[in-house]
Amino acid sequence: MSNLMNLDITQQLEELRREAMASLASATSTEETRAWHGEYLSRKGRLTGILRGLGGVSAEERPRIGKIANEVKTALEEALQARQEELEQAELLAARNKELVDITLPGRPQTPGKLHLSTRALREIEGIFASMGFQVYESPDVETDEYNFQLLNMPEGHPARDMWDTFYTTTPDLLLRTHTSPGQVHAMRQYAPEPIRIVLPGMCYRYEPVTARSESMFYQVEGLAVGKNITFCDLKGTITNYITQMYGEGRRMRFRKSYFPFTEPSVEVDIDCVICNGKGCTVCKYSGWLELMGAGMVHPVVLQYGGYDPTEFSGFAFGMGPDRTSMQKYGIDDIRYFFTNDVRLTERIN
Ligand code: FA5
Repeated sequence: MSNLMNLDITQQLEELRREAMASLASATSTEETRAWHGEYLSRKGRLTGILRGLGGVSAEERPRIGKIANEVKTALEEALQARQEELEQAELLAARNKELVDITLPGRPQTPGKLHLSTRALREIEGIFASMGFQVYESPDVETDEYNFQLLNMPEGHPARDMWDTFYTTTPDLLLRTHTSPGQVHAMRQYAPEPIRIVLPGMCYRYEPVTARSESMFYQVEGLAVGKNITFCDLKGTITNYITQMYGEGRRMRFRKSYFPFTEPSVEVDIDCVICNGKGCTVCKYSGWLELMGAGMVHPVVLQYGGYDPTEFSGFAFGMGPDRTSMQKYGIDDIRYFFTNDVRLTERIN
């Protein structure tokens, strides 16, 4: 009776192996293999079901049948793993094929990005001054009253402070720089008594109504040269060279007298209008001239504050607003476009 039962279990195991293998071979997806595992190998599966019958097998026969059962189990597990890998690969390939692009289709044109007009103008200006031996010097956007005004020859209560409407912070004496000129004093104090030739690009802030021509934040580029025997001729020569490189040969230019507390004498530099060549148009407001920058010889008091002896040293400085000059150059009628992120602004330049 017992032998008959053993034979029966061995046959059942063999039968199960055959059936399970055939069923696995016909599985067409990993989902089906999971169902297959449930049917044959899980705790409630058919293999466990057969092994439950081992209880009736004699103690001598049990190891032999147990060995067969283990072999069947291992064989089925290995076959399952192999089949699953096979099907996973096939499914991956199918998914990839589904997403395949038609490489014969014409590509979408890619428009390469362009630098913002302000960045471009700053780099152009820096490049021109670099060719004349100027280095780039950067100074902070948040300044003290001392650097923005006092050390530029504007003590407290000086009426010239009104030329710059200022954003003050809640910390006393701390403000947003109204111009890049405080950088002059930072540089002088760092380098005195060595000679200096620098340009200082940076953002400036003014508490002004925003209009087509005026922003409350805008770029400036300051220039400063300090050394022995620097004269107004050097200032004129340097600026003339800059204008020639920036706007081309043959531009007319003029130096008008002006006033800045930190330069003496002071001038405004104009060029003939790049749009109408001096004939008069809306951009130059029919004057024929475009204002380029303020400039002058560094005031002796400022030199002294910077650490230079004004009887030995002299220098010139200038300050320009590249956003306004880009507006003139590219015919942009509103400075607010510089902050709107409208790519059409950069489309104006090639
Ligand atoms: C100054 O700020 C002086 N620090 C320049 C200077 C430096 C003179 C060194 C002498 C020696 P001004 O306030 O004129 O000067 O400003 C210089 C330039 O900044 C202007 O010509 C203009 O191009 C630009 N600018 C001034 N205000 C604005 C504004 N609200 N929006 C856009 N650009 C402005």
